[in-house]
Amino acid sequence: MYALQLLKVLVVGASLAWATVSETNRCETSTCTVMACGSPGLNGLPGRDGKDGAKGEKGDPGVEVRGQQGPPGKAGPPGIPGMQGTPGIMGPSGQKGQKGEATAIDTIQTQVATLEKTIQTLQEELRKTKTLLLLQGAVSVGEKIFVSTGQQNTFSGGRDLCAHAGGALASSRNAAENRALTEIMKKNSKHAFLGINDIQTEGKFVNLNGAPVGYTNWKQGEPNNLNNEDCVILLEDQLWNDVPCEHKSLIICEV
Ligand SMILES: [Ca+2]
Ligand SMILES: [Ca+2]
Repeated sequence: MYALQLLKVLVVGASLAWATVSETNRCETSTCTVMACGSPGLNGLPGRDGKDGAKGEKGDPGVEVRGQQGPPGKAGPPGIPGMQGTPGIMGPSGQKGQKGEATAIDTIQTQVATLEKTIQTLQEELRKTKTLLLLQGAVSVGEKIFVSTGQQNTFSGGRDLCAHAGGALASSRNAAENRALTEIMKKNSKHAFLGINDIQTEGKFVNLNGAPVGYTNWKQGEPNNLNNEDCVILLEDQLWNDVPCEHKSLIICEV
């Protein structure tokens, strides 16, 4: 028995020795080179900080390359509408203004009164002038006043004379005017030109403004256009006769 136990001890010891040798061999073929493999040691304390290194040389300034501006970005989303403010407090009422309409009416009434006074003055002056003209041989018919200087002239000369005076060579628009012109003619004992002619179109008598003649009082057999007669004179019996425009006759103007 004792021998048997001794044998077991030897076997176990041999096994342990063999295991130790095998472990040593595995380390030598892998990472362990000098130290025998065993349990890893604890980390040592960190070493002291090293000294600062020498100052480096200054680098070359780089060339700045600026890129082109990119396209504008997309519009952002609309903002949130602001909140409506609270209404302000109404201020005190202002002073009551003047009555505009009443002032305007007063001004207009004043202007009208001034105009009425001016019209009255003009009417009085017109009445005096008209009286003076009538005393000098003028004849009033309706709104017209016929007046003559007693001078004779051609048709164109008389037309220009009356126009220069602010009137027109007289013409008969109706029987009353024709009688009034005849009255002036008799006072001057001269045939008078009428402000009508057929210079533009033979046989078509027109007023100075070009309008066709409405009222006429031709002597029998007239107008005969004898030797190209394009102007008209008033005879003593209120009748008309066409005569050459170059003849000189009494000039009566109407205003
Ligand atoms: Ca004629
Ligand atoms: Ca004639």
